[in-house]
Amino acid sequence: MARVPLIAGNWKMNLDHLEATYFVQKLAWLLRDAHFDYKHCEIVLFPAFTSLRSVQVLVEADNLRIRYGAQSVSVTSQGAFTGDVSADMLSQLRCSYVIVGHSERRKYHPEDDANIVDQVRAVLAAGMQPILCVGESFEERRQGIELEFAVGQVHDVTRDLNEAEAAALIIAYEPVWAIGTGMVATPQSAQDAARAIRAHMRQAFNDTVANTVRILYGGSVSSQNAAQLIQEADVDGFLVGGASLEVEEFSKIARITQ
Ligand code: G2H
Repeated sequence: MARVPLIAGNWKMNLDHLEATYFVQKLAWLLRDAHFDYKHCEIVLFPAFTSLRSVQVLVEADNLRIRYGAQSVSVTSQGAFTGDVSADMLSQLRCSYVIVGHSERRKYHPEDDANIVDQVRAVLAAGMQPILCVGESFEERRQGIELEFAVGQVHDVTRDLNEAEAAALIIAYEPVWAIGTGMVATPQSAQDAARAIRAHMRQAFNDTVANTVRILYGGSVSSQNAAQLIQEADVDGFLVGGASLEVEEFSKIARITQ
């Protein structure tokens, strides 16, 4: 069965709860006016924690088909962890997805592979799906080891998962040098990485897992480059940062899947 493309907006630390609800309403109008077919493309927004409840209320009140999730999660379920938010708290807000291992979290917070594995497990245990981010820095690309590096990150996080857990993953290939720089990967290079990651999932698990897992590309995606990138066989959608903050631009990116 063909994989349903997924277009995700990672708002990072942008848009307060009023801006978030305005955005969601306007996106729903734009997509409705464009006769957007949600059966053939999933739309997911990742607001800041402070906006999740407002987004939930709006989505449920208006019966919208837009999904949402969190940008990070605690590895513990409760207790004296100031500033943390648990997977169960997110699941109670009916989050569908949680971004795990984004390079900005790996860089600015003490999130290593062990912590990322625990986040993946916490998200799965709470009935949500992790979007696992991997991708090389400019230095690894300069050395020509970008595929080994990204696949190695996937291996390190997934090696102890069972098949059902692995099949629930979404993987976002986000080369660090492309994040917020305007330097998007070429379609061929995004495809090479996505294909290598899928081949790894096939070898480490099986055909079903490899064919089920959606692999997104992230890093300076915009309405100018999305149409070409989505043509690639193993690119199943996008994790969009900067271009997801402007609702018309984000809706244009979503509509290239139709
Ligand atoms: C990569 C991406 C979103 P941007 O972080 O995850 O951000 O599209 O701004 O490069």
